[in-house]
Amino acid sequence: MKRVLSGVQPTGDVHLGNYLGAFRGWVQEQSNCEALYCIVDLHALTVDYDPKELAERTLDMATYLIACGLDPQRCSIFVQSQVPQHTYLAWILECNASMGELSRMTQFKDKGKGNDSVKVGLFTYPVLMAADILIYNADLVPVGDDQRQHLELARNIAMRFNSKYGATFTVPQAQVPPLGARVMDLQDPTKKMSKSSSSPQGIILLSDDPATIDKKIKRAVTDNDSLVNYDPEHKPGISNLLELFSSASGQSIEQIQQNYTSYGPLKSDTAQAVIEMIAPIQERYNELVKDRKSVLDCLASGAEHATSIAGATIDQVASAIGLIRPDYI
Ligand code: ATP
Ligand code: LTN
Repeated sequence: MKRVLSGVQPTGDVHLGNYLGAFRGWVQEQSNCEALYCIVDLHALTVDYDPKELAERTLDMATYLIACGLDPQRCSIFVQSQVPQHTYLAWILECNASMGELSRMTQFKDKGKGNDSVKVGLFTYPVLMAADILIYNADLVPVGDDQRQHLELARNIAMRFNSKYGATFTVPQAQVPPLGARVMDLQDPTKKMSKSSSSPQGIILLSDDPATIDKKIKRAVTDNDSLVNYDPEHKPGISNLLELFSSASGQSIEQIQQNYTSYGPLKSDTAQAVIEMIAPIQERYNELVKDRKSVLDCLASGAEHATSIAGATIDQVASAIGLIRPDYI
């Protein structure tokens, strides 16, 4: 059985991009594979944050993951900082990664390059992400399109390590969904929908009520030729809505294009489809927040299982690179 690993930062508000680009695929994979899903709180330390909020946000993210359909009986949900082997391996991998390849990471270039006060952790972030993946010898990593470059780095580090120290890591593969891999901002459809978006109107949160979702989709930026055509390059706004509608309803983009001749009805029905897709998630979330202790317990058993795999990998890696172990003689 293949092993799947993915991660999400506990940065609070979960949006439609996270759900369609990542979590929905995670839910599917828990039935086909041995699945581990990690809330990467150590990654969240790379930018300014409020310590009073981090733990709350971490528990909230776990609650959302379960509400989205992850079943703690079928997969392991855990918190990165509760499995210290991730940072142990990250150090070893940093000693096998170059400044040049990390300097080419577009996320670092966008968020930090040229700024002297940017944290070292933001620069080395992709290596910690590689450790998150390689420590479980994951075969598949379901992520949104924005993570492809980080995955490529993890693969390169794994191959380099294997050729230097002998076969140790599985070389992982990114799994990007065919639809919804890049949900765009409703106010600026040339940018991905993101928590850090400049306008809250551009992002749909899983916590938004139906009236808010309806309003945001009806106000989505489109163009003025009124043609319902899928053309991401020339018509990014309308193409984004077509993808959203298709992802939420299961209808193909061709089918939707044939059924609509103007933007108004397309926007109303897209909003309706998104509202219906999110409603059961909100219902489960509202139930789960009443019993946060059970969510915390799921995280503890997830961490226990993850630690047993991670510990075995560290033993193997340590011996391969010449660190002395208690059973050396
Ligand atoms: P943001 O840019 O919103 O801060 P992020 O990329 O830091 O988000 P995480 O919360 O760490 O997001 O990401 C969790 C998952 O959601 C990742 O697999 C990421 O690829 C996916 N994802 C994030 N935004 C989008 C989007 N707009 N479209 C599709 N997938 C996305
Ligand atoms: N970098 C990712 C989050 C992340 C991740 C991972 C994803 C950290 N470790 C391991 C997949 C596998 C992001 O910002 N979305």
